[in-house]
Amino acid sequence: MTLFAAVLSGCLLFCFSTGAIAAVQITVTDQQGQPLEDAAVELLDPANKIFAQKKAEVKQQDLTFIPFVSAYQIGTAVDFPNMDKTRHHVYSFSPAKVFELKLYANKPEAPVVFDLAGIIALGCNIHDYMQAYIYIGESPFLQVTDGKGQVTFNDIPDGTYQLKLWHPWQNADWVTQNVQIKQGQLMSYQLAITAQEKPKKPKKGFGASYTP
Ligand SMILES: [Cu+2]
Repeated sequence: MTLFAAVLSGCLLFCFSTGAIAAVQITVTDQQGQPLEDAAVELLDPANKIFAQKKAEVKQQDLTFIPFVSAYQIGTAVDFPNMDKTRHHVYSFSPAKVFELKLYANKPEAPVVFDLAGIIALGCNIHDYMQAYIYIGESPFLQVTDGKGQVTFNDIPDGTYQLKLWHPWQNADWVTQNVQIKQGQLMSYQLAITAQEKPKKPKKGFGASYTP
């Protein structure tokens, strides 16, 4: 992977009152200002780490992990359903969670519980080009940017939060910055990281019917 220095330029773009709803919208762009999909965004209040149980899965479909980047709180049990006809062998060697789900079709016997914060790089022993990432954070306020490079946190209590931002192609640990969340306001931040586009789909020629 070509490495770029990760640069965070956090700036408050606009801030306006919308009444009773507390919401924070964060937009992540790349160095060129283009919306950056697949960035994990966490808002952490160290004094308030309530666990919010979420249904979580990373499926394998058309020889691709979906989603490419997901973000869950510590303690989340993640399912790895296989929607393909071929079998997969999902693994991680990442320190935050080492595991493997030996060759399986349909659904593995049990979900994987992630109990440490960190980045988990997923791979498949059969299909080298399959890759995906799971960001495990401490906060329940944890999302991944959509195609517009955006996440929206609704109903977030007011206070000071540590904003953590991570993207697979940044050359650094995740970036952090303190942000002030105020009740009754819609606040938008735009953050820029230097990133490099990498393919996240199977290489051309590898279709769903591809058999190793
Ligand atoms: Cu596979």
